[in-house]
Amino acid sequence: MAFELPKLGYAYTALEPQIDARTMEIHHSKHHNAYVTNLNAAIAGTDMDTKSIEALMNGLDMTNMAVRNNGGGHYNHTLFWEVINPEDKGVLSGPLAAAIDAAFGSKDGFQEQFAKAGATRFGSGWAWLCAHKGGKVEICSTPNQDNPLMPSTGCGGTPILGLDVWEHAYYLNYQNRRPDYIKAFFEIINWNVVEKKYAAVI
Ligand code: MN3
Repeated sequence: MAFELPKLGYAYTALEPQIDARTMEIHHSKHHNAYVTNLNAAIAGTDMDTKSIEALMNGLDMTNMAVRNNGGGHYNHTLFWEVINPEDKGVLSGPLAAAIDAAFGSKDGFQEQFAKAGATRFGSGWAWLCAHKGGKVEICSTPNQDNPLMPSTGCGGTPILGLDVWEHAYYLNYQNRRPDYIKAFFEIINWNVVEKKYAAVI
């Protein structure tokens, strides 16, 4: 079964001014679309083509660079579009807020550590907030299109929030100012979506 580029469910303009429409359009319709196309080509005719994207990531042979890069690209971007959905964003509250306070002291403490994970990722990659069964949360970062579901990334748990820090995610609007893009990201997180993901893991 071939993977498909997911529909955003909102307009490319919907995240302005934090993320400009042109960046959203290129990022979704070109970059993400290419990961889907290349992933489908890489798994066609193999025993991988019946698996869910999560199962593909969990059981990944990390030497299979086509599936690692493009499967990761598909999984990561799908999560990213969901956690910045501008509809019904909510606020950080409930059990997730308590877990974030327990791990990082406060929402500000979380933002500080998450921003650091994104800002210090050399080159291209992602910053993650992951949840563990039992409720603990942790922050980590991965290079390129790797993600915490893959084996041996040094990141544990299930991603409930992800931030793309590849230059293609911000360069048109922010140029080299990655920290400003990360700051803007905190204004557009859909906490309702992240809380639902958290509840599904713990
Ligand atoms: Mn990207």
